[in-house]
Amino acid sequence: MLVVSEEVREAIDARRPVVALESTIIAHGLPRPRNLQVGLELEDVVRQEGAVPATIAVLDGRPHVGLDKQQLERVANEDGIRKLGHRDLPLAVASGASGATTVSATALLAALAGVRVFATGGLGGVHREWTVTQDESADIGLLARTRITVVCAGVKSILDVPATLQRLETLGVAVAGYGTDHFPGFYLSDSGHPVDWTLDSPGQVADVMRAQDAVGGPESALIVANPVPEEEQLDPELHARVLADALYACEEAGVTGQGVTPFLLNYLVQHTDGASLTANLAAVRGNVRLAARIAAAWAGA
Ligand code: PSU
Ligand code: MN
Repeated sequence: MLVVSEEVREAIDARRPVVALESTIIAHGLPRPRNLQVGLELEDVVRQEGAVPATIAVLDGRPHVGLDKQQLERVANEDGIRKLGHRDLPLAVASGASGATTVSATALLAALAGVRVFATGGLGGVHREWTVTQDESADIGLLARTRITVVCAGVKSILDVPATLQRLETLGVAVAGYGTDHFPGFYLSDSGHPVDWTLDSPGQVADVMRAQDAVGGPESALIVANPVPEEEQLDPELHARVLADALYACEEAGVTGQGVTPFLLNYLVQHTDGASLTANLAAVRGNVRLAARIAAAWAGA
């Protein structure tokens, strides 16, 4: 069922470092034409660190692990390309649909292909007003059931961050700050919330991954929360102001379900003169670089 590209297959078989990359950020999280450049650039970052990138998406009903340039172009530019969470995968496969994969779908496909390390921007999580809308990203539940290491800049700051941290605790998903004892805030270096564990090197992360396998128990993920450097973060005051407007606009527009996250991210880009995009990209780039180093430490076992 899975189409694993030759390059990725060879790297997995030879136990060389591989980093899975998601495609929703390309198709639905970033504006065109910047999105394609970013998709290519992130793959370059992985290669510069000596690892193999495995961007994941579903094309014409086939889940792909590792895309060539033409396939990445389809993800970035095809009108009507769907956003696929893990629950959508069988529907897309059976109907021959094409779609970009979210963190949940990407993590699942990566794990099925034998890729252990995955980089993204910010995870989905518990939305504000959750008690009314019941909107909690499927990312969280899937990571509670999948053995993968996700490098992210925390969860998207459009969310209810403390509620999301609580859900991760409840579901038993391991969380560590990378070089920090605070949970990062996606566009911001610090969400203001503490984390219980800090890891300081790729080798330490790989040690935890090995310990996960040694200890056993439920096959859950490890979240490595890597802050965007302070000098590249979005101005916290601008962030607070525009986010409040964005949440209001989203409600006014009646956007729900899968549309909420892309609406909010796009609103922030529009109303910060692109500053949120710059911070988002800095965060993703840093995560991809760190993920490649972790994959190398993991492969070097
Ligand atoms: N990180 C980014 N931009 C994004 C996303 C992550 O920097 O667009 C995507 C991821 O694919 C994540 C999804 O899984 O947003 C969450 O969507 P939802 O809240 O609908 O579950
Ligand atoms: Mn949602």
